[in-house]
Amino acid sequence: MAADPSAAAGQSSEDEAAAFFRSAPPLRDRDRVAGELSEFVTRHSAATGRGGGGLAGVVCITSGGTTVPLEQRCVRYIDNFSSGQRGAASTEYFLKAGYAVIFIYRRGSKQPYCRFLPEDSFLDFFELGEESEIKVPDSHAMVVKTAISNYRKAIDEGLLLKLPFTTIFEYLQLLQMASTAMNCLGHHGMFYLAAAVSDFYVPWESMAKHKIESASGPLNMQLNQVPKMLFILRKRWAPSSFCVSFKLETDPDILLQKAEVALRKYGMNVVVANELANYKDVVVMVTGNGRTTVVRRPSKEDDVEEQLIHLLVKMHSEHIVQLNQHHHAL
Ligand code: 9Z3
Repeated sequence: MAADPSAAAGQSSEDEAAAFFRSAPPLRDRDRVAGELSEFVTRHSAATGRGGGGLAGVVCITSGGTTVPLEQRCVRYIDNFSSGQRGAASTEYFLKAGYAVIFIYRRGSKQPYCRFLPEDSFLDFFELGEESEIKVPDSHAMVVKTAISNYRKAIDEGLLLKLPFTTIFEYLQLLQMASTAMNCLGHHGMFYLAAAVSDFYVPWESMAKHKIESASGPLNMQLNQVPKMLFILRKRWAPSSFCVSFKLETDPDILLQKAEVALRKYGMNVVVANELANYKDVVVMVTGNGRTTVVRRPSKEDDVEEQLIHLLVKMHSEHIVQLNQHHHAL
């Protein structure tokens, strides 16, 4: 029998992924998270699609960088560049577009509706009044009021589920749980994978248990490759979902080509390419047949995410209509 090399590659990714999850330390609050995910998705699945109650869809947004611990009792770790700004901003725009959002974010990274808070201290935003009551200075009152009311609305209407991670182990377990929970949404489910995910890691079982000694001279360390989970998300966890992933490069000459490879190899619907030097100002959406759409931030007061989410929401709804027509024609 002739071997199909792509099937073999797929099988080896699946084996690697299974080995990764077997050896990863299990999430501490796994059962609670699973319960929250299942409740969130079930509640919203009735409101999407056939005769739905007007919900545009459910999107899982990942945000912030993953850490790679070097010791089981972790003192040192490798980190990935990401502030969480893109994921936090995108969450706001997806909520505005009528989506329910599962926000999987790095602990301590930027949060939706809080992006305007000053870097150094949010205490700069408040003042003490005569009676020691806390006041917001008039200059900031509007932004703070809008942020509070938008945030409260999202939470009170049950449209935002926030799940934190720190390590690559936690991140990939959360992504697996969210995507298998979202599978029942079919093409109404969307993934928007903006988190900066480490490509290399130290397997848990080969990791030093205690803080690595410095007395023994230079440190040599081999890092394994993180299994390609996008492939498995697409193939197993949520095969009918609409998948948007990001590609970050520092070298503009290879960026688009890398994005196209990712689009094809992992069967993404869109790969958003961005370059470290200007990622806040311009992104390029790469879609099927090598089509590219450049999205630019109109001014320093605007977010590039506003237009990006607008275009993605449009693509997602066209995708749903197309699949429904196809379904009816059969
Ligand atoms: C991105 O490219 C994001 O746009 C940024 C956002 C991380 C640049 P910030 O959080 O930055 O607003 O400060 N994310 C994806 C990065 C990544 O790791 N992609 C993988 C790759 O390029 C594929 S999943 O190989």
